[in-house]
Amino acid sequence: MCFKIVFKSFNPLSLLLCFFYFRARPDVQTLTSWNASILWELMFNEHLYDNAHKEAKSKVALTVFAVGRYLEAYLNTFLTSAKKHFMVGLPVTYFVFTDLPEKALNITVFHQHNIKIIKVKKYNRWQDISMMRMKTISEVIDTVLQHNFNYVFCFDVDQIFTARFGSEALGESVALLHAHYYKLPKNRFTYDRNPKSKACMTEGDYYYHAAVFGGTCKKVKALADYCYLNIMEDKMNDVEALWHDESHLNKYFWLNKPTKLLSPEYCWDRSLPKNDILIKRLVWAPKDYKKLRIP
Ligand code: 2GW
Ligand code: MN
Repeated sequence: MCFKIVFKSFNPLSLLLCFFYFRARPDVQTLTSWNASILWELMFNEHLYDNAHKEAKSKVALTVFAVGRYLEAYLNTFLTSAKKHFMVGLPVTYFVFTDLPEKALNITVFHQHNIKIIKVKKYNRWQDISMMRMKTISEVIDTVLQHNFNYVFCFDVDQIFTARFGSEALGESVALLHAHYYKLPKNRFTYDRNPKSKACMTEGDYYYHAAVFGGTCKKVKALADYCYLNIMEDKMNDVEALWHDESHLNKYFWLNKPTKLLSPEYCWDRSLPKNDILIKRLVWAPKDYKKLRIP
């Protein structure tokens, strides 16, 4: 398996990856059947990635939505922790989407880094707050990001960075393995199985988590457009996918294979047993559903 990578792209980076593949993580899957790497701790040399991206002058945009109660509940911790751990050493611009721009400014004013606040409407249903992010992401890539950034990463706000989430995660089309499903057999994956929904799928590769995805502007726009169009088609047919935007994202990545996968080390739920997780780079923030979900 490994020799295949070396022959396909013979460069020091793949040799190094190959070396670590045998040495470092024999306990986990580090390559997909379509030869995309799955990133785990010990598999890569962070300095090589950082130097390559500094040389290439890679610029990164991060998008995050903090609508309604999620603004005060999560945004400050998200940004404070991102500043410490997300793509440190590369130019990063944060795009915060909120229905409460003045309140957001009170929070972001204490942060030194580059933050843009963009007002969005608050949908009444939380499912729409979540799903319609795809529409906004597509629009902002079109109008702003594609002209100024090489990569865009999109995050749920209810998460906290706890260790390096660095340039090794950059790639053309990047998906994240969901912490709850990466060890389960495929028949347990919670894909949408309703033939009436555009998100319906009967087979797949992995169960991806919509809390983190990224890639080049072009690829992320393609993903967002695909999800948004299918979400709207479902609405016309009066149906909603089981896990909303996440179901559509899983369908997209089944039909359009990601070029890089992030292990659950990149988005961990601390209530799970650690097993093969050597480092927690980003963790789920505690949720108080009673406070957050009831209007
Ligand atoms: C969402 C659900 C219930 C009540 C409120 C909200 C809500 C979400 C909100 O009031 N304001 C808001 O800004 N959001 C944004 O949507 C915020 O960025 C949040 O992180 C994101 C997704 O909602 P979340 O984090 O509560 O949903 P999870 O953690 O169950 O997320 C997974 O499933 C979702 C679909 O149901 C999405 O696919 C999400 O990307 C997944 O991680
Ligand atoms: Mn979330």
